[in-house]
Amino acid sequence: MSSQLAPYKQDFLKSALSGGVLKFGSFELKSKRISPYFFNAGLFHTTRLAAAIATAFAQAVVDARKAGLEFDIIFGPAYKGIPLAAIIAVELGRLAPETLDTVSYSFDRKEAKDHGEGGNIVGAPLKGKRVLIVDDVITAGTAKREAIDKIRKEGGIVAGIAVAVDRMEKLPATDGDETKPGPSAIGELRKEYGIPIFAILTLDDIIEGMKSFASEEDIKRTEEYRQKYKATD
Ligand code: OMP
Repeated sequence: MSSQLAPYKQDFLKSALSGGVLKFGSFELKSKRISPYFFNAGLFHTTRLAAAIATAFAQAVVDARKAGLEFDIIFGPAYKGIPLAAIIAVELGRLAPETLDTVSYSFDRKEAKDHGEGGNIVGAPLKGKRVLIVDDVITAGTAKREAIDKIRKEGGIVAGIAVAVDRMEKLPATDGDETKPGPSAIGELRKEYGIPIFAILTLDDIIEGMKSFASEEDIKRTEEYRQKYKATD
């Protein structure tokens, strides 16, 4: 596996492969692009794999904190972000008890509950708090925008976004012409909201890592995909 990647990123890539979370083949994305690879974070469901993703996220968050990120709450958008928020919070308390054992987590419901405690946020109330969004993958950033809107409506302050995989893709062309260069979802979100956005692995990292485990055919198809859809920033 690539020696360029930080050891925790290499471990994460190995776990994603061994758990069948990162797969190669032909997959239709939410954007309708046909991708030669897919990252399915729902498959991190064994104790060992859950620990692997929690550890990698927590390490990436601790690194981002060293670079100035400050937050009070980890927020996982429904559905795949929910277990992530919980396990990352536990791991942060373990990894950095002196600074991060007072961090809370919360998540949203897809539909508001109209009885009992009501509302559509479960866990820590967001009002006046700095909130770090954690999620599986970023492609076009649509789900991240929805999460930002929800947090702001609750009076929270979005502090940053952490994802497992940044696919580094340009935004889908509004006129359908996918041959034109374009900016990334992450770049646009950074510009618009002025927040840090970071990933455990980018597509560049995956391609670099693939050289030591994937078939030539999969590497070629993934490189071609990157060439076609990689953002300009
Ligand atoms: P946005 O970039 O915010 O629209 O989110 C992309 C979403 O696409 C992710 O939250 C996933 O639900 C899904 N997805 C994956 O899970 N893995 C992939 O490799 C690619 C996608 C995708 O459809 O783009």
